[in-house]
Amino acid sequence: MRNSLTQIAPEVANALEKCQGVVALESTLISHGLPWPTNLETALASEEAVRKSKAVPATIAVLKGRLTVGLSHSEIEALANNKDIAKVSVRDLPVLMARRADGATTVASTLMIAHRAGIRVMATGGIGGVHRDAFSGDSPTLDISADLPVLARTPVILVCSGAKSILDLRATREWLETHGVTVLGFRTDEFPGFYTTHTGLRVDARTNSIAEIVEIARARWSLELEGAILVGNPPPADLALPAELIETHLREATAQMEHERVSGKDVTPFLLSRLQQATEGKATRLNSALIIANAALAGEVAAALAQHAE
Ligand code: PSU
Ligand code: MN
Repeated sequence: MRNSLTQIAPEVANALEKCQGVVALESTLISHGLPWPTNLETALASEEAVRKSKAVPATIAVLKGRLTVGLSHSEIEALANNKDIAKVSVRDLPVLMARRADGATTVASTLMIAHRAGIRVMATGGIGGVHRDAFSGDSPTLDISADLPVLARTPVILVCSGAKSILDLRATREWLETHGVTVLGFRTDEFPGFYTTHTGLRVDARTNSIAEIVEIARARWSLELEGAILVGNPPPADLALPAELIETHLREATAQMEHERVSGKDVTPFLLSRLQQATEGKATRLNSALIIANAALAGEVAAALAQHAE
């Protein structure tokens, strides 16, 4: 345990001590990304998938102000049931800590907490990124997810299905390049678009092998570069949705969002839930399946990394 503000579950602490594979999992997708009861089922299935891959899952959240690494099943259930829980990015952590409050962590804050705890692999659904209205329109919002700058400074492997097409994917991809994040495609040449496999955007390198991901990570860490390795895992082919369909629903959702003056941290949950409703659950099923698949792949990466531990 680094300090009393961080609480590491005994199983996770033990695995870290023995240099076994550990995978960090975020909790905002439980509280704000998926509807009940899919959120609980997905969180538990993700943990199970990590275990099947021979690694130890560590779902991360803030509980009573403590950065908690490795939630129990009942803690996950409480999170999944609590509609009012705060969505917590890095900037919010000090406030929650001081107030001994609860919160669900985004990719940004989960990455940061995982890294402090000594965890080197994390899984999520999709990362936050540059929003479509960030630099355009009458009044650019400058809405860029804090996930991006944290990825630029945290040396962790993050397995995800790219970024959602609710974002400006091209700008998000460029941002990662500018800031030196290594973007790999697992069995794909394209940066996945969460709902879709094909975005027309390139990854830095395609890899078909877990062993090579581990080698690339070791090489990167040997340079002592700050910043992450992003492993883009395409969504399951049988559940992927046509880009045009997403685009149509997204246009409606964006108009509604402007009408309701949704902004800031509420933007991503709002758009996600609108798409889930509009696709009658198809987006939810896909979202859940890809999160679980990413957890399984991250587990394999973490287990392989542990085998090569010096
Ligand atoms: N991707 C998902 N579901 C989610 C999110 C991403 O499939 O719920 C969450 C993640 O926690 C991510 C956050 O870090 O949305 C980004 O929010 P924002 O755009 O406000 O930074
Ligand atoms: Mn934002």
